[in-house]
Amino acid sequence: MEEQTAIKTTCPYCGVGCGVLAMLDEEGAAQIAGDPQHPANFGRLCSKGAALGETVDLEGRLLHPMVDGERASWEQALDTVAGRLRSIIDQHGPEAVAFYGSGQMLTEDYYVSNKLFKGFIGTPHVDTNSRLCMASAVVGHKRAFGSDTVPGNYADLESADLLIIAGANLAWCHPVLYQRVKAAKAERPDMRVVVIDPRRTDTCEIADLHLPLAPGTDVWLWNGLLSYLAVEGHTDYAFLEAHTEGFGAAIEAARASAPNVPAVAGQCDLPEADVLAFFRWFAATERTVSLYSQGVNQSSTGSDKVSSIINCHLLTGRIGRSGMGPFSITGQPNAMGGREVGGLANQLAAHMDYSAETVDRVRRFWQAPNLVSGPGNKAVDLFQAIERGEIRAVWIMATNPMVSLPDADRMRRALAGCELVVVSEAMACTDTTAVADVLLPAMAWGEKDGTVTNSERRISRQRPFLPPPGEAQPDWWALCKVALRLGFGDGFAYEKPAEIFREHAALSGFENNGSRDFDISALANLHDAGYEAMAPRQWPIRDGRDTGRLFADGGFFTESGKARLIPLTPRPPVNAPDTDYSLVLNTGRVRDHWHTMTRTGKSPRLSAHEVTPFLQMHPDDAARLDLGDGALARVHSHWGEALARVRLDDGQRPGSVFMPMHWNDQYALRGRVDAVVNPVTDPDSGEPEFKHTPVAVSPVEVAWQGFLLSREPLADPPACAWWAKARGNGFHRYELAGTESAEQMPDLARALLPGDGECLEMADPGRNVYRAARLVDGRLMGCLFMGAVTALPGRHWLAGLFTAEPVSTRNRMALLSGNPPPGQKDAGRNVCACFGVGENTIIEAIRKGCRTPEAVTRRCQAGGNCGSCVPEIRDLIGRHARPVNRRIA
Ligand SMILES: Nc1nc2c(c(=O)[nH]1)N[C@H]1C(S)=C(S)[C@@H](COP(=O)(O)OP(=O)(O)OC[C@H]3O[C@@H](n4cnc5c(=O)[nH]c(N)nc54)[C@H](O)[C@@H]3O)O[C@H]1N2
Ligand SMILES: Nc1nc2c(c(=O)[nH]1)N[C@H]1C(S)=C(S)[C@@H](COP(=O)(O)OP(=O)(O)OC[C@H]3O[C@@H](n4cnc5c(=O)[nH]c(N)nc54)[C@H](O)[C@@H]3O)O[C@H]1N2
Ligand code: SF4
Ligand SMILES: [Mo]
Repeated sequence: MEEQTAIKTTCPYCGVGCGVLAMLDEEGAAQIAGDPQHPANFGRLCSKGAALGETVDLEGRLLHPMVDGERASWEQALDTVAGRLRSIIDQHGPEAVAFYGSGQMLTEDYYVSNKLFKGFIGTPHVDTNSRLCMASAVVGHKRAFGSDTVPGNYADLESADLLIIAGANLAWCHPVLYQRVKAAKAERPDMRVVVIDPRRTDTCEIADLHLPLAPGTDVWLWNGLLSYLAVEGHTDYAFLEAHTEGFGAAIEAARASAPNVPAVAGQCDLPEADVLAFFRWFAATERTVSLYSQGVNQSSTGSDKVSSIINCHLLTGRIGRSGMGPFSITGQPNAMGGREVGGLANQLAAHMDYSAETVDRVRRFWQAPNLVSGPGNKAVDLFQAIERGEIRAVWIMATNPMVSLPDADRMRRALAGCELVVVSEAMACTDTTAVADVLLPAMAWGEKDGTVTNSERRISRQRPFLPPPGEAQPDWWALCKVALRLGFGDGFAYEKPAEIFREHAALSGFENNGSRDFDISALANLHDAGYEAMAPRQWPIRDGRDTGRLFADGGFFTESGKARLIPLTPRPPVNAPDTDYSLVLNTGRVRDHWHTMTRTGKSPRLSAHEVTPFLQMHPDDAARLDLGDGALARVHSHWGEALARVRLDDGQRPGSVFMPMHWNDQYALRGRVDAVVNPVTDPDSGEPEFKHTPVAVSPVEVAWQGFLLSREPLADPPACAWWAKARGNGFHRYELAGTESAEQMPDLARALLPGDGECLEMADPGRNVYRAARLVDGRLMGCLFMGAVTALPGRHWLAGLFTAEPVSTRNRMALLSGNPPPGQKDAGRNVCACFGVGENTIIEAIRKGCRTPEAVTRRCQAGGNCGSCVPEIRDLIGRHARPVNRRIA
């Protein structure tokens, strides 16, 4: 792409924060490429970033405000929001009002929302989906450093000699960073990687050691490491004396709970030799980085897990220098920015908590008439307060909590009973917009303008390259217009994001004098053109001082200036499995979907990798429950239930099952895993225990499974016992299951394949098989296959018939078999999203002698762009490569 004409912006997905070059081609289609100059990605993009162009069309967008289900003008909608807020505040006080935001808001939107609700409306109940994500890391940082500081840089991951990846599936969730690590390891094969995760994930591809610990036992492991380091003489006393406090108590607590390798191995259910190898490697490797994500944070002991990791780095003085340190990786594109403005309920603003002094300072800076004086409800508490009727109005922005909160059915009932629900959204139909009273259309990525901060504290610009559609407005704009109507116009007279950014930068430096880590005061006087042109920059950004590496020479933000080691007593997860709910449900992400799928669900490329909600199980557990691969299963807990197809995987720990978080009411029947997840939270951080819910799994009795591929989407969800839908190229795919008998199948087929034209049919009632297809003028309009799971054909050859039209006579004859006629190939399940290469194509390359992913790439392109599918290609090589028969000369 021509760099001169492209707009430089930032990817709206994960916390890696890759730079993107975006432009519109002559047909008006978005062209996307990695920005070679951006220091996060140097030109790379993962499958999600590369497919951004497929997600920016207007289908499904919320294009105008809605009030009580009716289309409204902005005037009406803003008047309604302000009027109803005012009357609730007058009757019940400001604390009856709440704001629930998101790490996908821009810093400018976030800043304005925090200021409006905490400073002017006067409610402390301002929290964000970062509570579900980063809150435990924040607690761990503050306990240790006195500030919420991520001290490291991405380059440290590349220069480390030992990289520990704890509770993170980097290969899928931070793919570009994973590729950077992988390249570094290829260059320096001595670099070691340890993965700590109960599941064997694709990230294990680069692991020298995988520790599949029992879920929730991380603190035992790291406490064990701390006591090992102390006993074996790896304590850096000079650093400890000069820069830390509390190490005696921390070591004592570690030794009491995890005294030796056998004890740790027993608690964590790991081989002793592996635990010892991990401890020895850590002990012996100065340049060690410990990177962690949701397997650590999303736990009832998440804060302690974080502290247990940081303790080991402090004991060995491995922090503040290149190639070492604890590294909390953020999930969302602006999780970091949200923390900077103070978007969490227990923070005030600009990395300031609630003390008399900071409250006074922020009041003066904002000239805030109603500044709150203490923390408010954290996300789960906030929705429970809505349920109790204490909170009567909530404004939700850029998050879909009816899918993403634990105990989600109960949260939905709570929200349905709430007096005023305002939702600022980019999409019209989500599980959350379904319960809103007022919908405000937001500008989305490609349209909106502002800044985000990535995992290494780098502030980058998101710049618009598309015109705003319909009546969509920036989120900050809607907040300011409501502020104006509430009588707070003076504090919210912003006309552009640059003005907000300058104020935010000024607050970060206001009476700071080096007392707070977050300081970007050098940008407080940035003129508009400077803001427009701002290159990606890491904070702190202070005037006149080179801040260099954080914590390079101690300089922690506690009162004493010393970092604190925390004594930790490990606790098991709150809810233990019992005879009724004997399996542990773990939840998380898949490679090509983003959260609740509102954007990635639009992309055929991204929807092809994982098509339905699935329940990953160890084959032994599945056999015990009489569940085969592909069977439809019900997962249920004390809190609720979900449906998913079983996937057998021996990388899954026996006793644990895994289900992705993405599916929701728009994409599947009862696919919301959070309906099942317990609402347990960490007592210190309030972060939910998303990775540990005791569940039972049982087969769902259905007479058939099947699928429908249809050129047009169905007007209503299929009337079947179960369905999931996905976007294809030129068609809509529905995976189905039902209870209909062979006699009832033709009726169902008529409902699922409506319209005129020619109908092909095939029935084998004895085997409960029924197949039908409908064609109009030789074009395939849809096809339906029903039968036993094992009797269903692959979908890929059939899918291709929607783009190759009209259907040829040979293909037509083969249609109801579901398999290509002789001589044609079925590419199989999509593995490489970038080049659309199917599993069968890759297997064929392997059978023809490709024995490395590189060789596969050379033959069929798969894996040659973002590299996210390389672990899967390697797995296919392992399964399909036959030893080459050498003829003995
Ligand atoms: N493709 C994709 N990428 C994303 C996102 C997405 O939706 N899709 N979302 C982004 C966001 S917001 C976030 S927060 C990040 C999350 O990124 P990650 O944290 O890497 O992703 P998860 O899949 O939630 O969970 C990570 C791993 O924790 C493991 N785990 C479960 N229990 C335990 C435990 O007790 N101990 C340990 N050590 N590990 C455990 C799980 O098996 C899982 O493999 O991803 C970001 N990137
Ligand atoms: N079971 C389980 N649940 C989880 C997790 C887990 O691992 N397991 N992870 C948790 C974590 S870490 C996270 S971060 C959350 C994420 O969960 P959510 O935040 O609920 O998920 P998203 O789908 O990202 O929601 C973002 C919404 O904002 C909309 N949107 C996009 N752009 C804009 C914009 O510019 N303005 C506005 N106003 N709206 C916009 C999107 O259409 C979408 O509906 O899920 C949490 N829930
Ligand atoms: S790794 Fe992928 S999803 Fe994350 S910022 Fe980069 S391109 Fe976007
Ligand atoms: Mo997240």
